Amino acid sequence: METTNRNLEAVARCIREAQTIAVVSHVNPDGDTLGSATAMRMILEALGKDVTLFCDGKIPDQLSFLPGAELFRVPMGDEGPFDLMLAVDVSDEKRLGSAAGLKAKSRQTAQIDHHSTNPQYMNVNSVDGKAPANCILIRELMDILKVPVTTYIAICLYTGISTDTGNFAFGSTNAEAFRIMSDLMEHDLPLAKLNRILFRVKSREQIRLLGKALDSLRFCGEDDRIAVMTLTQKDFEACGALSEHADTIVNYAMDTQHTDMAMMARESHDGKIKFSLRAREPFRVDDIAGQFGGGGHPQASGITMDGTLEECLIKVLRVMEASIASGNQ
Ligand SMILES: [Mn+2]
Repeated sequence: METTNRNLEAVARCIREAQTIAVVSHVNPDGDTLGSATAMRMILEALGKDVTLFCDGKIPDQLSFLPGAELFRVPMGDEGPFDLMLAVDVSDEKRLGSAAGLKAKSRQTAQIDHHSTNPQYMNVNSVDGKAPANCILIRELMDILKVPVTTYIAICLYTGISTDTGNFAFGSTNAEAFRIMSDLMEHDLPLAKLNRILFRVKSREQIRLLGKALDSLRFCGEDDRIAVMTLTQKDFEACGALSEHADTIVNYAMDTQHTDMAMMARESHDGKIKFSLRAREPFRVDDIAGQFGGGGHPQASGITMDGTLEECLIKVLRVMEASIASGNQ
């Protein structure tokens, strides 16, 4: 196991020397950054520290079950001073959002993160790009600080580890994740209940919208290897759904057997047409999105266009077909 760059002893030293501690999650918070921060609050309070949780953004409803989720504050500029500012799962300084201002008001600054691109923007940096979730590092820190796992802490750590590994399905999932899970299970982790909240429950509007999208599913291109879904503004209205409810529906199209690329094209409330594109490796869609002024990752990209749904769809579809025909890779 590669732990040499974790440097968690140094973070533990900062914690021991501090009394008032600001723990910071990243903007657009996810399960890992919020699980890390809410676990850290209980760990630090077990050591008798005064903890304030910060996040420049709304805590998603789906994660409001995390113990202490209601304690997060949006930094307004009038807080502090603090003995220590500790960022968790924040890959670069920009993702601190308005919490970046806390740096100047903290005697010491430290971070725990697992993004290999992290530019080490704090005084003390514990960054392990190989860890599949930041909560893995928090669990190791607990051993150094000699704070025992409780059921509440287990709930936070499980949330981070399960969400960042795609429910233990991504290639990054490793033996250490399962070793830690085994230990969390020993502490009465309510696995089935949390799994349902994190990975299965959807709003009625979302499920209705999914039905419309599945109805629209068709297969195009040579050998029908491109899966296409569409949603009109009428569909959204009929379901009482919001644009964001369509965000991950394209994955259903992508999961269809014999599909190399998938797209979801939808009419946005601002009159534009939005595309979510997906590709199965070695195919890629970031260059296709780029041709229409969009962008993203090789296997997941997006485009916003002007025009009618059908005309935009045909334009993007033609480029996708050509891309698959040319071997794309
Ligand atoms: Mn993370």
